Amino acid sequence: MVKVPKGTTLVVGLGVSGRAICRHLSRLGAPFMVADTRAMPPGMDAFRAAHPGIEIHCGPLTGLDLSEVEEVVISPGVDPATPGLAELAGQTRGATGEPVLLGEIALFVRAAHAPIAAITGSNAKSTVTTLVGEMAREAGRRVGVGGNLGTPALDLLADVPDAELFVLELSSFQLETTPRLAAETAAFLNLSEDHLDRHGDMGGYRAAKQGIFRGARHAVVNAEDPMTWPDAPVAALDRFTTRAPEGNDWGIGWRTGGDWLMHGGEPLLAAAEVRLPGRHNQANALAALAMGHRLGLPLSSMIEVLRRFPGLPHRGELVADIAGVRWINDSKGTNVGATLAALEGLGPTLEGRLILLAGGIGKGADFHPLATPLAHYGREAILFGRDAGHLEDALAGHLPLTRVADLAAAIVRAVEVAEPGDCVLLSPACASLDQFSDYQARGEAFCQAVRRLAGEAA
Ligand code: UMA
Ligand code: ADP
Repeated sequence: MVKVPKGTTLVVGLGVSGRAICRHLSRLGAPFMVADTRAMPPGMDAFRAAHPGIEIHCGPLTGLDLSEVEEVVISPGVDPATPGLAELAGQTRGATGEPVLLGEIALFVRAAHAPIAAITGSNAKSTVTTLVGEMAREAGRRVGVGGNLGTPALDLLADVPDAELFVLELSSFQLETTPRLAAETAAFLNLSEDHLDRHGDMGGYRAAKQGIFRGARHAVVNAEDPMTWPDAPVAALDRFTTRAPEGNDWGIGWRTGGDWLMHGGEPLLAAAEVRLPGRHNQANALAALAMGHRLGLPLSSMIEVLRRFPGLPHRGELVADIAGVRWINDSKGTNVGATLAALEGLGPTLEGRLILLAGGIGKGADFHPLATPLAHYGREAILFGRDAGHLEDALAGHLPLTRVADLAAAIVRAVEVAEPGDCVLLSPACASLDQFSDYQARGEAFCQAVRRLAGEAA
């Protein structure tokens, strides 16, 4: 048994978040040690060089004596129910009564001296976070943008020391270990099945995401998705919808010449001027506008960003058009809700049909909602990865299915079946970690293969 000395903080997880927590504690001069449940976590040498003398414990956390630990700060990927940590549930420390077990964002809230705009949801978090960050920049604000997306939140404190605003994308894992976020504005965009392997069921997943509203001064919610509405009252609330706005909602209304993004009765921008494609992205634009409005950003800056922002890589990204077949990389479609949005957004725009490449780790999700849009718009679904069998069970009888070993084989099959006017869509509805290091690596592999095909065709 290794005893964590009295007054020492334990950091759990030697990944992106864990290393940011260590840098933060070093800057504060707080004594800490590190644990990782893997026997040999990668990057140990670099870590030791950056933090000489810091003790690292590898292996089961039950090998640690935490009876005198100051606090335990866990990485988002670490389940608070992990043996060795579960015993800390409900334990508090000091006069503040803060839990002993916390996450990175709890430390961020303690140290941040600028308002926080926080975004959660099953999908569109990164897109809305980037939009709000760009809108603030366009308005001349000094802003730190990160969290689950890109730069870990704690690194923003050092990277943008004079920040006037922080815009954070927060996952259910991060919110679960944040006792009080106290955001100036907090958005809960949508809820569909994801991470059920960690949260147990939709109730547990939603409860974790509700943490976005703890101490919030303003909430932004999806009028069409009551699951996003706060359980406890929030002082001020704005709603967005892709329908005509009711009252002071942010919505889409018909005006001469087409659809407009609206705030109540006020038209803001023609929907066709939003550069991001599809109705789902118009919803994202409205959520960003509602947050920016609360933050006092000028409408002109926000509109400028919506007109020019082309979208993030791996989210509905057109890679190539080869002999009339469009190849689209939506590798960030890691859950059923995202893939559904892609199928319903793209399907009606095609002359031909969709060929869906999907599979990987299904995280316990129900794939049946994909069957109807695929029956409508699909030519074939090509399935690979660990949970291909679950997809096959849900989609059988709705369109032709082919099982292959991996993404490379799926691309070969897609070339065989695609006809001019079709779209080959990588939107896996699954995490990538059975066959790739992350969704970016999966998206890159797809892009490279498609660019090779385009080169051969040229
Ligand atoms: N580890 C353990 N025991 C465990 C699990 C993990 O020791 O049971 C260790 C691993 O061995 C590894 C480290 O913890 O050393 C990894 O920690 P992590 O899984 O928390 O990953 P990080 O590298 O710290 O990245 C995390 C987020 N990852 C997860 O939530 C799984 C990143 O989100 C985030 O960008 C980063 O912190 C900075 O905030 C990624 C993600 O997939 C993009 N998020 C999920 C999503 O978007 O759906 C929630
Ligand atoms: P997140 O950070 O929540 O994963 P992203 O902005 O990275 O969100 O997008 C993730 C996936 O969700 C992409 O596949 C994207 O095409 C899809 N998506 C974007 N907007 C929406 C929306 N409003 N509803 C459902 N899915 C969406």
